[in-house]
Amino acid sequence: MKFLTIATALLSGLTGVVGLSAAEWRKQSIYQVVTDRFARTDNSTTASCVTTQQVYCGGTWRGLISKLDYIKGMGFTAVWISPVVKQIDGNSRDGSSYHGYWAKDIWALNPAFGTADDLKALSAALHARGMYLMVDIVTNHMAYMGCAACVDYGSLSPFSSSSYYHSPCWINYNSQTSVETCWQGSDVVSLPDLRTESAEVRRIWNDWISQMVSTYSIDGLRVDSMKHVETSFWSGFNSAAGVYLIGEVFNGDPLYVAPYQNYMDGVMDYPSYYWILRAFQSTSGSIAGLVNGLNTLKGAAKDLSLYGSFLENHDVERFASFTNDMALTKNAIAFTMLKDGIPIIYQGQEHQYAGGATPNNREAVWFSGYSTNSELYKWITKLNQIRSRAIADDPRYLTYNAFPIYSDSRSVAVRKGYTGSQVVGVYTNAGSSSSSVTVTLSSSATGFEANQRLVDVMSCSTLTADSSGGISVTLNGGLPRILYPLARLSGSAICPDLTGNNPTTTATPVSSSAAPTSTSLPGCALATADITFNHRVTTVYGESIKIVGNVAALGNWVPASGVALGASQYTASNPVWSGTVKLAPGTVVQYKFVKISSSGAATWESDPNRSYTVPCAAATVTSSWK
Ligand SMILES: [Ca+2]
Repeated sequence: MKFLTIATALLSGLTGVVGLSAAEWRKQSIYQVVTDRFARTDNSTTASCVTTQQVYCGGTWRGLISKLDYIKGMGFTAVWISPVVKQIDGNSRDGSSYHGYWAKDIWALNPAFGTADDLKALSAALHARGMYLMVDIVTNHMAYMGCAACVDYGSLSPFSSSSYYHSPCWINYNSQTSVETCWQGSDVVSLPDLRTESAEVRRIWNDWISQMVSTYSIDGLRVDSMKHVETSFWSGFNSAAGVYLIGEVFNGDPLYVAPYQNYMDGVMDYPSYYWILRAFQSTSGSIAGLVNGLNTLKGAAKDLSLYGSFLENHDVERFASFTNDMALTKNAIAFTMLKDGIPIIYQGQEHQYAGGATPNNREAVWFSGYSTNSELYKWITKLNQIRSRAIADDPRYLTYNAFPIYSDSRSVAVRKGYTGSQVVGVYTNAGSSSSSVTVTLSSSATGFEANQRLVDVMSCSTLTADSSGGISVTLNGGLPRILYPLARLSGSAICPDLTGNNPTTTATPVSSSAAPTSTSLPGCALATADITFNHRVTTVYGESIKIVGNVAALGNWVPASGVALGASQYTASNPVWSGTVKLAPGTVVQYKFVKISSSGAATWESDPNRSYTVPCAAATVTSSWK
């Protein structure tokens, strides 16, 4: 590997599977594997693994290969594995390097996980199943077992002298400069912080990732410690990788996390993680915090469809460590998988593993016997099924921004998808011992039509909208209900007893090619739909915001004829301008926001134009100035 020539790298790049682009990752569903704790080569389901000991338990790439059908059976299309490079040896008060985040030599593989041929075989086995490989990487630091002042730099490769590293200092999290240039870790295990701003360090990393991706046919990368590396590092690295990258920005503030998407395809959705956790971890959780949070994030995010949506990972407490209530757990998992972003389920969630903070959250999955009959294995399978179905029916499902259409103190309803193939989820934190909870949703909120037949795909029960398109949804035992048009499920594997033999309905697939440009939407009785635009843009006193576009209702590109937005919701921390426009369903509207100065001068947003297909229902579009 170390001596691979560029010519060989190019050749293997040509003959291997080409990595997956961001656009292609959007529709994937990811299962996160901590390699050491997932499956062993000997397929043991009893091998000892005590999480508190923090030592290697014997999981391997070969073991993982033997269990890919177990993962695929849940509907996952991609697997994210632990970092693969050679690690520091030994054990300390903070444990060993079984997790893979303590690199010693980036040009060698971790022999505990297998050989180069094993890793290639894993990649090939995934691709043979139509699945994809995501590999975890760390560019911020190397590792040394010992104090920061006593690091033997010569033991690290290829960054083998102190000149490659920042001088030791502990991070002051109130300073971004300190976050980027000081050291993570401790004097038990030091994490020497690389001078990622240096051209030489960047050249080595770019060369490395290019060769790794081509040699092992890697389809995507999860990037550890993204916020600890200066943002200017990523452009060159991303180009060298040539695949989708998703960054770990471990922070719950959407306004801190969102800008990182200017430097990487996607980021882990830590903000939503905290809101979902706080909403569903108990029967007194905060639904309002979740609703407000989602709306804030939607305004701040560049492209939520490329975020990673998760409820658990190897760095946070498992959900079941907060509550063992199965109903709350099912709500939280469903909410995570059906909101915006690429769903990520962490190994063991399907067995309701309950480990708390690290290292307790890294239980060996083999103790489950890889049962496919567990309640959450089946629950997750169904959620992947309905998400896949919605994407197949209308690929625009992926980029449609989900939004809360209803909420009260303990329930929330979320819509995602255009009218005709929209998924409407109704969730509650009432808990499994609660009496029934009923939520009434209007047609303008859900987009459902008069007398439309719907299926709760989780319980396989049907509901019918009333003569106005409204629905009354009753949640029993604290379980969520996930509604989808019955007609769309005809012939699918979802609730086959209801949908497999239904002569009164015919699925009419939405074209996946160009969006409709006509001003009539088949089956839509509305002449116009009220579309509310919430636009986040900071203005100074005297400035105002207009929306201007290619239809008469938006001024035919003439700012003076555009629609002035109002600032009644505007605050310094949430500078939102809003307005509602009546637009014809089915129309593809091209538009921009325009800032009007106190003297009347117009400043347009940058290209390209924004595009929006008007649905057959009132809707809200959230955006930020560009
Ligand atoms: Ca750093």
